[in-house]
Amino acid sequence: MQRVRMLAYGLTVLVCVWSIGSIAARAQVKSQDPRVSLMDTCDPNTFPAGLCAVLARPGDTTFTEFLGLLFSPLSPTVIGHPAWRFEPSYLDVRQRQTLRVTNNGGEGHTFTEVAHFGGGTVPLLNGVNGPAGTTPLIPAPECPATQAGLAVLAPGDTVAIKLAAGAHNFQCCIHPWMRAVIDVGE
Ligand SMILES: [Cu+2]
Repeated sequence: MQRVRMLAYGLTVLVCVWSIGSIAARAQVKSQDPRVSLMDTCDPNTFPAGLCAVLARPGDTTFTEFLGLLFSPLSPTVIGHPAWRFEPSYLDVRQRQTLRVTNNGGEGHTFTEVAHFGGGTVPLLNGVNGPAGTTPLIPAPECPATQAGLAVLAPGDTVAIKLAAGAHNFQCCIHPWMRAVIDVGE
């Protein structure tokens, strides 16, 4: 009887150790998945109401600073604030891997695959009505014609993406200077 109890106890311990081990193994696989972060540093106090969520650590780029970097006198088209970015902007992954894309910014963004990088859905952010002489970006056809059609990733959202082999271009259809190339090898 004593032996049976010892055996049961031993088995319980073994099962516990095994399940902890398998949880750790699964967590490890997840942490090895390639990730892209959609980032911005919008200041919720100065951005138009509803555009910039208040994060645990809110950004400090004011709306005036954001607009100030939309154009440069040295460029005929939109430049865009560099804090609005995909991080990293180039990633080499294997085909069997799952890409995890998370919006870590305060604003909504899209992670839209395009054949060619171009403008997005918001005319102002494409350079329409920019300084005299501005040539607006031509919208990428993959970006919807209206903002209602945008596949927005809200702050904190994550999507998992599987990609075929080859180079894939992604851009934000709101802030078209947010770009990344995901290079998928066999
Ligand atoms: Cu964006």
